[in-house]
Amino acid sequence: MSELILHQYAESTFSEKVRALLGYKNASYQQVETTIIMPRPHLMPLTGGYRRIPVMQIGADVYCDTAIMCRVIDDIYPENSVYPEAQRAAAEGFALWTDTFFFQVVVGVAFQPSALGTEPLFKDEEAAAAFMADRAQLAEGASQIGMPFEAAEAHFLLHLSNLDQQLAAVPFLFGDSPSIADFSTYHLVWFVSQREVLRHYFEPFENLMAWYERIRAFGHGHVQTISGEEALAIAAGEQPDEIEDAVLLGGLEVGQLVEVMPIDYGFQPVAGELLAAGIDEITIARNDDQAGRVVVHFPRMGFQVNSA
Ligand SMILES: N[C@@H](CCC(=O)N[C@@H](CS)C(=O)NCC(=O)O)C(=O)O
Repeated sequence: MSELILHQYAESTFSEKVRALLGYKNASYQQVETTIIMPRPHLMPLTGGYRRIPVMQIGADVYCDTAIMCRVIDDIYPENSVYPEAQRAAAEGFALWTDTFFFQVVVGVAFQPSALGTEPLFKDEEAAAAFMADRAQLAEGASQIGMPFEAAEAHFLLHLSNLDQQLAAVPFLFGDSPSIADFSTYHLVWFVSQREVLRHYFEPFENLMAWYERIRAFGHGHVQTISGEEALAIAAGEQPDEIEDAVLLGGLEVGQLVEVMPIDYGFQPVAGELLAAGIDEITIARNDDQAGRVVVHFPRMGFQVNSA
């Protein structure tokens, strides 16, 4: 099997979720350092327009959204699965709530005015303006990505307090070993604690901090950095995996031209030929001048499929 390639940037919180899981699995992989804002000329030929970060690539197969990336990583490294059988719905539901609702809370807290002034990016007026314009494009048409600060702070402290109480009783959120809920929670704690001026939020929560250090200690696995050009050449040189016994739900047909995009933000549709639309995954094929034939995978949860 081809090596796993993670397209990410150091400051990206959802990338940290995947990096930490790869660390827990003691995985070897390659990474491409993308830019913090668009354009991403070596990534768009792979995704066909999906612009959120991270993106995972295995040969000519491309995975959008960390929900599907984590499932694929867990399948490749099934030992110590992070999807505990007896708690699967609860752990996945917790992870989804954390990556959506609690993410909005965290954005509201992390980008509060007092923290922005201390960010190197926001000290450079031109870079700050470019960042804001880029994120406005990401948010176009979306109801909200970040919660207003006052509401966000109250929600943030409440959840930290609940987590801290729970983690007084168990080493990880769903018991003795980490589940997907831990990785979703971890990356958002990481995101806020990257900002020194915001670290005071965590001081009262010793159990939470001890848990955070347990996950941080997993590291990021064994990483080799490659360029965007190299990743593109890898896709062009390989064939995507065949899909056997395609499942199609919701009146869709194999071969139909469709557009797939998130339901929350980042409404940049990816057009392609539908290969499968099962209970937990949507898969389309695209042909690209630079990448060749690529198959793009999305999770069902959080995405919409429309006829092109
Ligand atoms: N639900 C998505 C969320 C991804 C996301 O929002 N990523 C942020 C970076 S951490 C992003 O794409 N921001 C805009 C950008 O980097 O261009 C996932 O789990 O992958």
